Amino acid sequence: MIDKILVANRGEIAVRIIRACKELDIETVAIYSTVDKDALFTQIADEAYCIGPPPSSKSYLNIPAVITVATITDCDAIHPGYGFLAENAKFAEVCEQCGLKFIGPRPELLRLMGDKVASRRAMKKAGTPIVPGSKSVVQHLKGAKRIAQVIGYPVIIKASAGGGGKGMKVVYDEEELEVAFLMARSEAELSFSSPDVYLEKFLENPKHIEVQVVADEFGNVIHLGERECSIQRSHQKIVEEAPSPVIDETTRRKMGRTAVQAAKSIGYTNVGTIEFLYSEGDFYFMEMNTRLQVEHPVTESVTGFDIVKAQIQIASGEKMTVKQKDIQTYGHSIECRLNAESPERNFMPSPGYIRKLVIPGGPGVRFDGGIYQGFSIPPTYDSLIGKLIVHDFDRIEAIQRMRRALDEMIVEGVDTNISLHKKIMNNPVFVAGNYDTGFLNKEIL
Ligand code: MV4
Repeated sequence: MIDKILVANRGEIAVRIIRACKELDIETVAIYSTVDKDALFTQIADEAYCIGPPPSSKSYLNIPAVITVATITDCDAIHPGYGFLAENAKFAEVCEQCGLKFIGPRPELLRLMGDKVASRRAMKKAGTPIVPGSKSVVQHLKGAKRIAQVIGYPVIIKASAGGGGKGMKVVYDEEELEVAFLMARSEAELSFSSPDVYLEKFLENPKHIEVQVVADEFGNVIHLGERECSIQRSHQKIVEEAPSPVIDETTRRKMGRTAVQAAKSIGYTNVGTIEFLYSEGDFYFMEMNTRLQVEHPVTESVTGFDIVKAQIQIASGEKMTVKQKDIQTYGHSIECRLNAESPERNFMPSPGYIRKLVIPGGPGVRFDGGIYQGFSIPPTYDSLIGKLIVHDFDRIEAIQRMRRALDEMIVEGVDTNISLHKKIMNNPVFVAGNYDTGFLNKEIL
């Protein structure tokens, strides 16, 4: 039984988790850094404790401080949200050792999925299609050359400890390989403290489509369909939708079944996301995210399934009674991520005092945010201030509903990317639905 949860996060996702806890009659403990003292999440939690100064390394990433608060306040579990400690295997282990349930998969699974070479191998073994490429870490230029020759150029070099796009190098011919290989290794070492890299065939402008999975601790695994996440800027998703406007029912079934089979085969528990690259009708495993994701609300909207409540119930040891056949999707959902940043100034962060805030409402509109009028957005963390999510009968109506909601939204005092979202919602390629990861650069920026 879980009666009290420490929420080891901040901002909109801390608010989202606290809301789920309240609906489950679970007490909540918030932790915050000095600049988050007046943030929404600290106010709606039952208890809130300052754990350190603004730099995350001294507050939200400070494992001893987090564990200490959870222990002293008599919490049963810790919800890590996304980012910060959410995919930190060491942290999950420490939680276990301290008698605190980590709300997420077991540490070994966090470790496996954090190692991209190992996760590719595990997925291949599970029968999941992977992008043609190296089977293990590529240590030497000679090995890289050989693999590139076999799979054919262009190839992409990725850091095994990486993910999310950092330190990748695309190579178009053998002449470029040596410099790219050495740079990829040194960047990997600098960013991730490991020089290990691997190679994949480079797919030109693929789509990013991911499948949400839910797994209890008794071996029951279901999927909640896919999300289309191809609208990204510098590897940050901007707009997500469910279902994907491009894949047909056959591909959707196949992707869902593949994701469930993969999760079963590795003994996955709690909620997770399998990310696929989709190109020319085929999909390939890219990485698995072992956490709740920012864009989970579009899936909740079309399925009516509360992903955060499920995380907590699964962590409490409850059996999942919902079966795959009980999952249906209804209508269409779109999410726009609202960032405090200036699209006119190369997306420079725009922290500061929110003088005026009007949050849209009405039929089919959901706002997941961490802000209120009179709050000051600190400059310390990422610029996500909230998410506007709409749901309607079909995609065209959902787009029109999002346009309406964006028109209603007022944020004064800081710059936001609302103008960018309005451009996207009115772009003919977006409206047609057949866009890929090159969309934002090609069509909008
Ligand atoms: C790729 C790729 C093309 N081919 N891998 C970017 C994030 C990281 N997780 C993997 N990424 C990519 N991997 C192969 N073999 C293109 C990307 C990529 C991308 C992927 C998803 C969404 C946006 C992207 C933007 C640029 C590159």
